[in-house]
Amino acid sequence: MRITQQQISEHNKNARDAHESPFAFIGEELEKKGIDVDLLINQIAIFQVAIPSWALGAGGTRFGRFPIGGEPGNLEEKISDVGILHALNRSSGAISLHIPWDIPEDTAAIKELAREHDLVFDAVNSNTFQDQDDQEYSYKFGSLSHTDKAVRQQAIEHNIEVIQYGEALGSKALTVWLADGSNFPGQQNFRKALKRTSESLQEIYAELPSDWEMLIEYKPYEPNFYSMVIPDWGTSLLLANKLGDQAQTLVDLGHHLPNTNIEQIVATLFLEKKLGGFHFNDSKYGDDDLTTGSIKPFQLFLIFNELIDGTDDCDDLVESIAWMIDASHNVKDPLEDLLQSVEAIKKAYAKALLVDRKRLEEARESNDPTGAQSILQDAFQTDVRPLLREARMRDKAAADPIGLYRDLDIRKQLIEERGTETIATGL
Ligand code: AOS
Ligand code: ZN
Ligand code: ZN
Ligand code: ZN
Repeated sequence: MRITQQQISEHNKNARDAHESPFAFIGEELEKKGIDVDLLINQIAIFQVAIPSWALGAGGTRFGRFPIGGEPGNLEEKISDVGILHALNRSSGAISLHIPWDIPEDTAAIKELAREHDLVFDAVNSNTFQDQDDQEYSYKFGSLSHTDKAVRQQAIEHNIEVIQYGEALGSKALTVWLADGSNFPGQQNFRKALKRTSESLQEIYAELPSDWEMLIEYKPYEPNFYSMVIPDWGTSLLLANKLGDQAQTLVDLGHHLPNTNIEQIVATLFLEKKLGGFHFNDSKYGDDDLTTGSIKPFQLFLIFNELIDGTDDCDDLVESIAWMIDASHNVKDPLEDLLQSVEAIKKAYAKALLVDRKRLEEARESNDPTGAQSILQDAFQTDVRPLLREARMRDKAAADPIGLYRDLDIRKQLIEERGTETIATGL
C-alpha cells in the first residue's frame, strides 16, 4: 500500500481554493509584525516527529482489546505504515523500534525498505519489563536493579544487543525505560536498588558508540504501584550525570503526577544540557497515552516556548533533541491518531515560534505579569493551521492528511491486504 504523488497533488489541487484566503490573511498579519513567513514555514516543515513502532496497532487495556483490522504484523508492515504517515504529512520521517518486538532479521533489507519510504531509525527501545519465551531469568522482581546479579547481567546484555541492532540500522540513541520498582512498603531496599541500577547502566553505557546517546526515561508509577526505581526527572538526571555526557533524560509527558509543571522541568533539563528527548502524548489522569494535544494543548505550547526561549538557534534545537511520540489507542484508527498527534506537536512548535521574545523578556524584567501573559496568549491564540498546511503543500505532502487518508480509504485497503484478525506486536 503506497500513496502516490499523483494522489497527493490531486488532493492538493482541490484544497488550494479553500487554503488561499486564510493563508494570505495570516501571512499578512505576521509580516506586519515583522515575521519572515517563508522562514517560519521552513522551520515548521523541517520539524520531524518519530513514530513508535508499537503505536501502529490497536492497544487496549487489561480489560479488553478491540482490533481494528489491517494492523501491521511484522516490522516490514510497520515501516510501510509509517511510510504512509510520512507520505501524507512529510513530518514523520523516523521510526522508533522496540526490541524484541521488532527484531530486524535482515538489517540491510529493512534499511533499504525504510530508505524507500524516506524514513530513518530513531532511538531504539529495550524491553526488560516482560519475560520472553527464550529468556533464562524472569524480570518479575526487576531487571537492571534486580537483587540477583545473573538477572541484572541478562538485562545488561539485552540492552547491549539492542544497541547493536540499532547500530546496524543507523539509530543514534538507546531509550531505557525501567519497570523496576516495588509494590509494597518494605519490599525493596531503595538505596541498593538505585545503586545496582546505576552500576548496570554504567555497563551498558560503556558499550555505547561514541556518537550515541542513552536516554533515561522516568515514571512515577505503573507497573509498580508503591515505588519505581527511576520515579522522576531528578533520579533520571542523577543517573545521567553519573554516566556522562552521552546520557540524558527523556521526558514522557504522561509520566508525571497530576498538575506537575512539566515546562519547568523541561527548562531545567535543557539549561543543564541534559534533555535528550520526548515521548509526546497527553493525559488526563496518568500515563493515559492519549493523543498529543488532545487534553492540554497550552501545556504543550509552554514546553516548546521554554525550548525556544532557551536556544539561540531553532535548527540546532530541532537537531539536538529526539522528538518521539509514545501513544496507545483503544478506539481510534492508530494512523489517524498519529497524524493528529504530529499535527498538534507541530502546531505547538509553530505557535511558540511566534512568541515575541524581546517583548516577553522586557515584560519579565519589568515585572509585568499581565503583559507577559498577553504576549504568550497572543501567540497561543494564533490559528497556525494555514501555515502548517502551506508547509505541507510546499513539501508535496497532503493539505489535509486525515482527509486524504479517509478519501483513499486506506484502512480498508490495509484490511484487504492484511485481514481483519491482525495483532500488532506491542503494547
Ligand atoms: C512506559 O510507560 C514508557 O512510556 C515507555 O516509553 C514505552 O511506553 C514503552 O517502552 C513501550 O514499550
Ligand atoms: Zn514513554
Ligand atoms: Zn509511559
Ligand atoms: Zn505514556
